[in-house]
Amino acid sequence: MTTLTVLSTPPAAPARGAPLLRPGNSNCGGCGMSMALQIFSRALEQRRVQLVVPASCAAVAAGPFPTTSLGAPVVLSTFGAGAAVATGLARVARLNGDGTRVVCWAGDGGTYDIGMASLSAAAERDEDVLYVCYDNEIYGNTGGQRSSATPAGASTTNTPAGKPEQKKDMIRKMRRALDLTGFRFLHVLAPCPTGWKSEPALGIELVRLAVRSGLYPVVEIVDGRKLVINHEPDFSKEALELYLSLQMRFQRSGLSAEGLAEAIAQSWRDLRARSGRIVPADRER
Ligand SMILES: Cc1ncc(C[n+]2csc(CCOP(=O)(O)OP(=O)(O)O)c2C)c(N)n1
Ligand code: SF4
Ligand SMILES: [Mg+2]
Repeated sequence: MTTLTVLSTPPAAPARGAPLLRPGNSNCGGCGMSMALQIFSRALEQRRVQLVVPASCAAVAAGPFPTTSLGAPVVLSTFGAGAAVATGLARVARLNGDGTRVVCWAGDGGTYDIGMASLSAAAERDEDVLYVCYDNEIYGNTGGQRSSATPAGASTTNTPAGKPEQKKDMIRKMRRALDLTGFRFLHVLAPCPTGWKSEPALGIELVRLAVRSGLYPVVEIVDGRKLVINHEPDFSKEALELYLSLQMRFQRSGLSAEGLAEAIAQSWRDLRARSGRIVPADRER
């Protein structure tokens, strides 16, 4: 059993200076999660931050005590308890009144699957936590098994012929999210060259293709009610074909752009209905 020692008066997180992800970390080259940490570092500027990282590649990146690759105080939590641990730290930060922002930095497995209960409970209590899910669509740290965030048709180590089920449906603005209070959830598509069997240098391009094709909607939900579509994709079939062909994980199942088109169109019909926007049907394919 893992025990967590909670200090009654934990030291305030120091003012920031170091990058959030230091050189020499253990992440693979081209890791999307590394890029997300670098971008997050810029959004943070000098804000004090404490990280909670459940079991994942990010937890391994933190490194063995007393060294760490993460440039902020970190609590590594059990796989399922990220949001609950972040809740405790956020409440102590509020009692101390030192302005420290608490960020739970979790993988899709630690979010969509095992961490869902503590995530849901923290959101329901409106805890003052920024929860970031870097979604590489697999259990990267343990060899690349499917998670419920893995898209249908992707080969993983335990769905070699391609996952039969669709990606679970969950829904930018990092600086804005940091300065809001209450529970905030940020979903980041994080290419994993090792698991996606893609070129390490193509991570950003893959994300652009996923957004352009409509596969990855960029939306914002405010106060759980108002849905804003931040970016209107061109639903490019070429972008979708390129997105699929640049990753070996979709080769074996034979997933095609044509085969995905109706699922994408349906998810956009649903989004538009929730956003209250009427968009001509010829925008959808
Ligand atoms: C209860 C429990 N089950 C299984 C594990 C083994 N485990 C460690 S990390 C991990 C996968 C995490 O996947 P994800 O959250 O997507 O992060 P990624 O590894 O992809 O960065 C698993 C299964 C664990 N640490 N605890
Ligand atoms: S396995 Fe994937 S997510 Fe994990 S460090 Fe490597 S590239 Fe990043
Ligand atoms: Mg993952």
